[in-house]
Amino acid sequence: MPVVHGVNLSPFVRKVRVALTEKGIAYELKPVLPASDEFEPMNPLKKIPVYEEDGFAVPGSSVIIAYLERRQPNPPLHPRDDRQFAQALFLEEYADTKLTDATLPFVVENVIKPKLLGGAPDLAALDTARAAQGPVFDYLESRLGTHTWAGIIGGRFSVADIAIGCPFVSLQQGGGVLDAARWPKLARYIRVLHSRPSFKGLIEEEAASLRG
Ligand SMILES: N[C@@H](CCC(=O)N[C@@H](CS)C(=O)NCC(=O)O)C(=O)O
Repeated sequence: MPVVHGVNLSPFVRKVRVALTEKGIAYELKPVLPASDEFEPMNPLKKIPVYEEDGFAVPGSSVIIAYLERRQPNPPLHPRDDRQFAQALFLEEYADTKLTDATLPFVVENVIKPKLLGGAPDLAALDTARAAQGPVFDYLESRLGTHTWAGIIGGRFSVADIAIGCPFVSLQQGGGVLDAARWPKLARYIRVLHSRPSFKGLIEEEAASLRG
């Protein structure tokens, strides 16, 4: 059975797990902490996730999902239309960078450091993330139309939705709030995304692991 190396609170690990669930591919999650030397042969960047299939290691969430798309094309996560494909990949990149910068510190500073690592939260990092949210959430709000709740690209679920949905789980786990009055479309879109079985199952599993 394929293995996902990583820990469940990582939004990038979550991305791959949602994609695997959407494609109906069974896998095992093997906990590994990033940045460890023993992990380096599998990923010279020493980052999680790594996907391993019969001893073949694929590092990086976007690379893994592109690989899965070739291995098991249905249901598709990359839009078939060339321009929608480009748009989806750009939103994936945007979510993995700008959106992650604006959300991930909430779970790192409010949960992982104090509860799991026994450290104090870096309040400046939280302020920086909070300040980054306005333009990022405005941009995502502007990309949503009235019929795109099920998929930000053409109303069809794709890798862009997985990539955007995952950092918002981290925001919520860390006590951050998405203001539905200021970003009504985005708030509704995230609610719909997180109610998909692929997201819902992981959100519940991660909440249970945080409760201990
Ligand atoms: N672009 C990578 C990013 C992965 C990433 O940054 N993972 C974090 C955990 S959430 C990590 O391993 N950080 C360890 C480090 O930066 O040394 C992907 O999409 O997989």
